[in-house]
Order: sequence, then C-alpha cells, then structure tokens
Amino acid sequence: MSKLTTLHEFIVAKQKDFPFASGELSRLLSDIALAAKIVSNDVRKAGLVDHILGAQGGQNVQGEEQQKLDVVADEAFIRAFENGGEVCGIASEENDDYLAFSSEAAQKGNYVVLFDPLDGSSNIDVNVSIGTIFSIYRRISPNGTPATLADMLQTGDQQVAAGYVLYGSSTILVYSTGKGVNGFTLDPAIGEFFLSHPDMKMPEEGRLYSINEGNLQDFNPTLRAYLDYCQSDQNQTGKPYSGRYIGSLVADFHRNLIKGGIYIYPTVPSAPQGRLRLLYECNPLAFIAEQAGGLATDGQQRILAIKPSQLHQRVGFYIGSKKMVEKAMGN
Ligand code: AFP
Repeated sequence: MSKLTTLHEFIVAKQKDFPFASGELSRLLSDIALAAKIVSNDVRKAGLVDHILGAQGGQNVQGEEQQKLDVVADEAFIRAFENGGEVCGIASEENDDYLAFSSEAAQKGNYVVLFDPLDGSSNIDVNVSIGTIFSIYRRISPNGTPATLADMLQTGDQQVAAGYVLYGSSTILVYSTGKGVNGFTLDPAIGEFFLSHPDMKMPEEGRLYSINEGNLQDFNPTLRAYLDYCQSDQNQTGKPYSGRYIGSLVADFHRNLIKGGIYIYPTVPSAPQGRLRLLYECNPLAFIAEQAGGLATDGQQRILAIKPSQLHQRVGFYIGSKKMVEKAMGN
C-alpha cells in the first residue's frame, strides 16, 4: 500500500518553500484546515438542522435560535484566525468592514486573511455544493500594531497563499502557496485531510462553459459571439461544448480546474461592476488558476493585476482554461 500523506505532513514538508520560513504560514494553513473541518461538519448537518430539528420556528433542539450557516462558518473561521496568533486582521464577505484583532498576540501576527466563509449559500437549502474561499497576504502595516485597510487592499499578485474548500460529495481543500496547486480530501471518519490531487494542472483547452445564460440578452457582442462559438460545431472539437452551471462558484471552478473549462460572470446591466467580489472570490481563485496553468481576467486585464480600492469591490470574471479565456476575451 502506498503511503498516505496528511495535509499536516504536506504543509510541514513544504515549509522551506515559503518566502518567510518561520512556521507561521504553516500554522495558519493548519488553522484553516481546522475551521474547514468544523464547517464541513456543520454543512453535513444543515438539512437535518434546518428541516427536522429546527423546524419549530427556527429553533434548535435546545430551544436556541438557529443561526444561518454562513454566519456559523464566518464565526468558525474568525475564531480560528483570532486564536491562532498568525493573523492580525481579516475581511470577510459577511462583514461590512474589516476586522483588526485587538489582542496583543494577534497584533504580532504577520498575516491578514480575506475570505468568503460560505460561497453559494443560496444553494444550501437545496442540498447543492457550496464552498469557502480564502486569500492570505503578509501585512504591510508594522508588526505589533492593529491591521489597516491598506493591509486588505493589496493587489492579488501580492497573495502569499490562497485556496478554497468545497463541501461537495466529499470535502476537499485545495490551496497554493505559489508553488503549484494541491488538493486534499477529508476522511470524515477520522477527521483528517489526505493528499488526493497532487500538483493539479488545468487543461489548456476544455469543452465545458459555465455562465448564467439567463442574462444572455445583456451580454456584450464579443461574449455573445464566444457563446455562439461554444454552441457550434465550428470550435476546435467539431461539436458543441457542454454548458454546466451550478451557481456555486467554487464547485463550477473546481470542476473546470479538473476537466478543463471556463466560468464567466461578466458585467451586465443588473450587475454593472460584475457580481463577484475581487478580494475574496476572484483573487484567490485567480491565484489558483494561474498556479495551475489557467488564466483569470475581468474581460480585459489579469485579475491579479487589479489594484483594489474597496473591500467589497466587484469585477467581471473570466476564469478557466487559458485558451478558452483568451478566446472569450476576443483574442
Ligand atoms: P450566493 O452566495 O448568493 O448563492 O451567490 C453565489 C455566487 O456568488 C457564485 O457562487 C455564483 O457563481 C454566482 O453568485 C451565481 O450568481 P447568479 O445566480 O446571478 O448566476
């Protein structure tokens, strides 16, 4: 039997690859894995809690008010970061403003984390895959002081690590520290992540396209022409591509990463800046995509080169197999 590699073993073995090999980033990644296990456990119970145990006026079995799962996930990750000692502040999809941790220990942390605790949360009630997305930067404010907005508003190219957790038919954690992409599947029986997808590469070409075609009338002519190409037999495969849209970015991205494909959420009149958030949805996935040989743009420029001006900034998003993204942009 070949030896299994746990996430912890893998993180420790790769520690020397990090630009600042003090063990801090390793511990932070382990904190993320711990929070992911807690959230995975909550997600697995969501249907039970919402529809059976909590059917009485939104209360749980102890008579306490049920919290929404995205709030539960947000709190689990914040707790892990605040207690870990490596993170001085966070920004999350769930909170209007960023959070600078107040404890002396946390202010000595060298990292900030930006994350979406539960993306695709409108899918929870219908038992469809959802995910957590995270992005890690070194702080630029002085160590020992509270985290600042400038720590949060760094360009995606400055990320030191990024990743996601997909709560699907199994729970998988995929991350990169800028030296390739690796995926780890959770064994729920023993609560351990094992290396299941080493050195992930995104195929240069694919035949899956993921887009909300309900917005078709609002797409720009270049994008409409690309969709015509996808649906015709004039593309490089000689037959129409397959449309696949889960409406859960992490799940759509993960499938396309493995099989080859493109996910597009363009700017449209109902979302003139785009729908997805630059800092904690697009940047981390763009980092993973590029590390796996794929490409991510806003339709014009690389996502990772965009200088953010706001915490919850939205952008158009084209991500996936390199040649497909280039073609969709009209190149
Ligand atoms: P929710 O978290 O509100 O479900 O949004 C999910 C999401 O951010 C992303 O995961 C989907 O790909 C995208 O929005 C779906 O948006 P549309 O419903 O407009 O297609």
